[in-house]
Amino acid sequence: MSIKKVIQTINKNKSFLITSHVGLEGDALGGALGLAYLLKRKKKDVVIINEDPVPRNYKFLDNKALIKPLDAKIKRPDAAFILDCSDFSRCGKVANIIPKDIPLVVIDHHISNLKFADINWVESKSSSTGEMIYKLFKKMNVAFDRKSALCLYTAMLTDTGSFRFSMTSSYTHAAVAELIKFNIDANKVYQHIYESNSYEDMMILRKSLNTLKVDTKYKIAWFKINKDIAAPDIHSNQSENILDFARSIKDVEVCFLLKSTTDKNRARVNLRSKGKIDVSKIAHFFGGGGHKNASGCTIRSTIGKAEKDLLREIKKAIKKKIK
Ligand SMILES: [Mn+2]
Repeated sequence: MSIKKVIQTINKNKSFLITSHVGLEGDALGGALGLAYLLKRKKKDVVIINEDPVPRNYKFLDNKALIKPLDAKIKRPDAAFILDCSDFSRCGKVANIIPKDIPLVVIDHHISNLKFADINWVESKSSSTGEMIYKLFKKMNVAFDRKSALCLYTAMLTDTGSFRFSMTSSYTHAAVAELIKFNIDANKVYQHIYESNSYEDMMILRKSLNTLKVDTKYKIAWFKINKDIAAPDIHSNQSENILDFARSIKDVEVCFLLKSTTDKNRARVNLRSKGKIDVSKIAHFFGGGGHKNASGCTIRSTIGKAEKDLLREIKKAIKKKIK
């Protein structure tokens, strides 16, 4: 069991670097903070470094003593943790600051994980990285406090789409039932994350909704967001908001969001499935990865060509499964 190896690595070493993926969101940030609080309780030195700063709607979790910028001067760590990343490149520029000769530990729940580290603890049935860190607290007999409960609660809340995606299990709910006792105001957390949109966000949403297309024959719905709508990109929370509208359409099986990037020959894609189609396979075809019901990739072509290529691959997958 790799969780044992994770615990051994924690016990054997003194100082740790924790990182996660670009496009930082609730699970990546909440999981990293949860692990950092666990390590602190074990009297270890720990620093969290991500390529992206803490997103605006997750500022309520921020901890400046633990989270340092990419260019911070840090002591050489004994070991590094990479959370919520299916492959090494997902941690972006942080890959350059991790010493090559220290143990690398992956903690992740993506089915597409490439197991690229020295120790790979991958549980694709876990709802979130946060849920795995919760499990680590239990295994190591470390007590929760308000801070650790709040970040793990947030991680589980966001990666389960507020406890509705298919990996939400009785274990997830039991974990949340325990964490919420630490004076966590579910309504307040929800407001921070999902009800703090700016007027500008709403204008982007309005324009994005205008791009909605639906293929009723193949049960696909999608949005195409070029740089006229949002330049160069929209934040991950906004992507979720928009995708939720496509998901909510009756009978739609697969939906996706196509976004332009600063490079006109690169388009970013977020894919979602209601369960019948494994969209991680479609993302994988284009060099990406993720989960059965939620995945992403970057397609190296113009946004128009990416749209055509994606539709072709999705239709192939739907023909096989449903037709
Ligand atoms: Mn995750």
